[in-house]
Amino acid sequence: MDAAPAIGVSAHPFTSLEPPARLPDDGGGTAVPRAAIPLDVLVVEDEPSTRAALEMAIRALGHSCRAAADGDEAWRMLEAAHADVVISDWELPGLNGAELCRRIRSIEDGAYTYFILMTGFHDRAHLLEGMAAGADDYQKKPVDLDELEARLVSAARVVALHRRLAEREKDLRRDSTQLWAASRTDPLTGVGNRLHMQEELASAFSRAQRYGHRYSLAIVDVDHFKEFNDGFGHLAGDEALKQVAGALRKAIRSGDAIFRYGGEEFVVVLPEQPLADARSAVERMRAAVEEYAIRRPEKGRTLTVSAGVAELDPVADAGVADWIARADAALYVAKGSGRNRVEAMPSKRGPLDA
Ligand code: GH3
Ligand code: MG
Ligand code: MG
Ligand code: MG
Repeated sequence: MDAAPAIGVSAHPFTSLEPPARLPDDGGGTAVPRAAIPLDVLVVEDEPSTRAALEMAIRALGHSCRAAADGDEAWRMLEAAHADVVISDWELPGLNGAELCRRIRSIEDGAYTYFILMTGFHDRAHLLEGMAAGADDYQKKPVDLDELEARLVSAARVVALHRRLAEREKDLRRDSTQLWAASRTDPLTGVGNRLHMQEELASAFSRAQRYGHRYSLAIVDVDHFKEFNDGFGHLAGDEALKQVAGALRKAIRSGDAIFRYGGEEFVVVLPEQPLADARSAVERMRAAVEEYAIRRPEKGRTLTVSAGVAELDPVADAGVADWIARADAALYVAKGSGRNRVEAMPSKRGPLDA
């Protein structure tokens, strides 16, 4: 087997200006082996002819290649664009190869840079230091092209592995975000579910206690919904629930939040709204559902909702349950007074000052 030419020190029989063994051929002929994964390579070499020859050889192997004449220039080029592989001389003006490698490792967050350190005979002693700085491999100078090709094959394998890991991490992160959202969403109506509601109410409670923020909540219950199901069937009932949720959602202000409490009941949380304001807001929601005019079984009637409103009292309420219980009591009054109406229940201490 013929030895491939070497690049890199003047002592070697091949001059550094000699072209690499296999040049790219534009005609798509047989001469050029294409890399399994084309890599973005950065060559860092201060000796111009060695640099040019390496660049040519790397391109001939099917990779793209940039070149820098010193460590600082290399760093600037890496800041401008990531490189899959850096092949760097040890001895360089400014940053040396190991320092460059250490700097790359210190900022690496996403894509991995495979680092090959080139060492001439006189700086072979620095090899361990370079590997300790984070280099993946080393390449003796003068550079033998077959050896370089083999090193880039290993580099491609490691780069591919890192890319796959990064992809998988991205997928996992996306999946877990989606799962997190799904676990807090009611699948029928698309509004927050009870778990989400509990988290929001608990955090509202602690914000009210700590910072004095005010919160009201409303329990909104569909009137005579059993009769609707009996008249039209459960599927139509589901559709009606979606429409009620949609009407409520359209009627709330930004900053308010709506959740499905269970069955045909929704909870609306209204931040920074004292009881009287919240009651007016919920009255608008009630009217919005009525205007939606979802037909009810008896002729001439449409689906309506009743609601009970309560403001959180961070002093008298021992917890979220007391707050909900007051809204529930108000809802009970609304149902008892003929439905399709909104009632509010003040705190035990009476109305809280605005
Ligand atoms: P009220 O005005 O007193 O609230 O009367 P109501 O009939 O709405 O109350 P009740 O608690 O007697 O019945 C609630 C009905 O809501 C019964 C139940 O089948 C129905 N329901 C609860 N969840 C769903 C759901 O997800 N889909 C459908 N289609 N119906 C549901
Ligand atoms: Mg040098
Ligand atoms: Mg109910
Ligand atoms: Mg009901």
